[in-house]
Formats: sequence, C-alpha cells, structure tokens
Amino acid sequence: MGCASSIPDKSSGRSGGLNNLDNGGAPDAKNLRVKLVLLGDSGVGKSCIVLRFVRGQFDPTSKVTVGASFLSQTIALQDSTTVKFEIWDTAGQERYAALAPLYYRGAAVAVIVYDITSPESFTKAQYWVKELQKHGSPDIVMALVGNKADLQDSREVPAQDGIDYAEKNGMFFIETSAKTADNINQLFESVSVQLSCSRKLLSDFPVHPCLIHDCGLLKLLKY
Ligand SMILES: Nc1nc2c(ncn2[C@@H]2O[C@H](COP(=O)(O)OP(=O)(O)O)[C@@H](O)[C@H]2O)c(=O)[nH]1
Ligand SMILES: [Mg+2]
Repeated sequence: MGCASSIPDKSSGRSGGLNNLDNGGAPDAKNLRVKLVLLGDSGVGKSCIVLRFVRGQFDPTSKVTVGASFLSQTIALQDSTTVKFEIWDTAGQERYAALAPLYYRGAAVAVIVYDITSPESFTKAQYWVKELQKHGSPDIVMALVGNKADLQDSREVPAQDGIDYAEKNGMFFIETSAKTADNINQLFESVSVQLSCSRKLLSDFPVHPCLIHDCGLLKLLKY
C-alpha cells in the first residue's frame, strides 16, 4: 500500500531539466521550470512526499505507484522567483528499474529517498546516487532524503550516516516525514534555492558572498 500521486495535471508537459517558464524562451531567471525525479526503494514514501507537497495530504491507504506518475507544483521564493516543479514519481520495484533512465535523463533535480527505519533502503539510495553520477546530467542537483522521520523509535539509519554520505557526494541532505509534513516544504524550497542560486552564479558572477553561503556553494567556489 502507498500514496497514489497520479493526479490530473494542467501542466504543458514540455520536457527539459531547467527551463524558463512560459515566457516564449526569453531569458528569465525569475521563473524557473524544473524537471525533478524521485528515486528510491519501493515503500520508502516517495509518493507520499509528493502528495504531501502538492496536495497537503497524507493517505496511507492508497495504491502503489505503477511505472511512474507525473505531477506539477509551483512555489514562490522570498526573492519572488517562482519555481515550477515537474515531478516524476517513479516506482521503486526492481521490474521498473530499467525505465528509470527515461525519467532521470534531463532532470535538473533528483530526490533520492530512503526510509530511516530501513538500512536496505539506505543501501538502495546509494545505488541510485552512483547510477546518477554515472548516467545523470553532470550538473544535476541531488537531494538525499531520509523519510519517515516520525518513526524515531524504529530508526535504524542514524541521521549522521545520511549527513556523511550526502557530504561526501556533494548532495543536499534532509530528513522528512510525509505523515506529519515535517520538512516537506523545506525540502522543495531548499532545492529551489540551490537551483535559483546556481542560475545567479551563472548569470551574475561575481555573486554576493551571502548568496553563495546560502546556497552551500561557498566551499565549492574556494577551489
Ligand atoms: N510513518 C510514516 N509512514 C509513511 C511515511 N511516508 C510514507 N509512509 C507509508 O509508507 C508506505 C509506502 O509509501 P509510498 O509513498 O507508497 O512509498 P513509495 O513506494 O516510495 O512511493 C505507505 O504505507 C505510507 O503510508 C512517513 O513519513 N511516515
Ligand atoms: Mg510510489
């Protein structure tokens, strides 16, 4: 059982990783359209995370994802940048693994999810990170997400393990709970800020140091 996130969507369905939004192709750093893919073992809560983000709901009784499903959601950042996420929620079962490249190819963001109560799902998350490092786009923003953070009593993956692995692999890390909504919006906002900052880095260089620091790119720029 799981959260079904196949919700009818009004989006245009255009492809592409990180694009300007509805502006006829003219440069517009204020309106981003972002292809985001969720990867991870079956049952870790990918669909529930999407459903919580897009609908503000948690439905423990709905169906497992078959193949993949698509939704979109737009958020506004404090600096009035809008980010429209085109979200591909993939099925985690082995039999769909061969389809994954269809979804992560061209993605600007990959959200790799594990369940903090399942060490196997953490190992699977590391498989996806390696897969993306080998075959994803080189500038993809990767977020590592430890979900089901509400199940502290059954925790088997220490937060520090997630932090260490993410740091080693240049990823953003967060623990979430789709059930309680903890850190769900924060996850997507942080991804947006990273994207919006890397855009500014490209277009407005040199960048204000605070902005670089906010983006967690300070270390990167020292080298
Ligand atoms: N306790 C708890 N259960 C969750 C959470 N997120 C998902 N679940 C449950 O985990 C199961 C699998 O969720 P689902 O979103 O379908 O996983 P997916 O296969 O990764 O898409 C369902 O029974 C959900 O109710 C969470 O944050 N906390
Ligand atoms: Mg699912």
